[in-house]
Amino acid sequence: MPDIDIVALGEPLVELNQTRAGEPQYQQGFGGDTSNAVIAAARQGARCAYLTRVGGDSFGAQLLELWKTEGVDTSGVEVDPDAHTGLYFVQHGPQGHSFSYLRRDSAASRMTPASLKGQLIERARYLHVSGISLAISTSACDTVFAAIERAHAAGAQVSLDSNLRLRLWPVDRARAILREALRQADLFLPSMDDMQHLTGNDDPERTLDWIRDAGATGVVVLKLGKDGSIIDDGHGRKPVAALRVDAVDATGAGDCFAGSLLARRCKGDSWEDAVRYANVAAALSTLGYGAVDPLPSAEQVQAKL
Ligand code: KDG
Repeated sequence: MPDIDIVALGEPLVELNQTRAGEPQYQQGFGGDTSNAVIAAARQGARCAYLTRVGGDSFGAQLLELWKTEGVDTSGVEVDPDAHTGLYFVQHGPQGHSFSYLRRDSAASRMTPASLKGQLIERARYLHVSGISLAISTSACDTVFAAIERAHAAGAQVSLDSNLRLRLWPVDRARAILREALRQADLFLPSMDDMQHLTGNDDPERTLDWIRDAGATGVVVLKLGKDGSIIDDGHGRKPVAALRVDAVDATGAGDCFAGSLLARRCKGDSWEDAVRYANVAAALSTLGYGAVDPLPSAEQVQAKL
């Protein structure tokens, strides 16, 4: 029996988030899509672990402290004394938020399949990975595919968030690798924005057709931002409405969606209930600045539901 609900694999980052558009004031927090997702899941009561590498610097130590505080198992985190922890800035403008990164050659980008020590993957119900985990380096990409193979061999389900970052890899490589990864995933969580870059079309139905033609056999939940999500379980498609809020910062909202959805599936929710819950959690996560601080607790989500 699995004794971990979700193990995520990817790159954590230290975040410097602009507190007022146009002004040089930044609040320090934490980010990294898969780390955000696993913290969101832990806040919903899931048993979580994280697989990554951090630098032997104070940012790495702060991240380890963060996961400990959030109840995320860090036994699979390696500390690399010769590399730095990645960092990113979030700036806000009329088009929403934009990111600037200092992450090349970071500790996480140096991960290899040999970094997957211990049995965390074998002990989990879900392995959660993302387009960013696949994009940060070729050795990280190999590590994700090795982790997927181990998860499937142990009977765990694989969840994949598209999280396309075109500053990390060219679109043709992103399309080819994500195609292969979505074929292997049991749950694929693309955003409409990401899919528009990959497929060139902006129609949700045609996008879901493209994903099925690409070989997806599992459940697909297409995220439409403020328009909610569509669940495609391979037999039919069902839209689920979003909660309308006055968002101040959408950084990490998709990660909150992924973590909350997985946490609720592990608690036995149907797909529709889990997606409705995740839509509310994601909306609540946009009410404050930063990827991690505003991630809601289970009580906050339940109150809103
Ligand atoms: O989804 C939010 C993430 O994008 C943010 O925390 C930074 O992980 C990050 C990235 O690589 O963009």
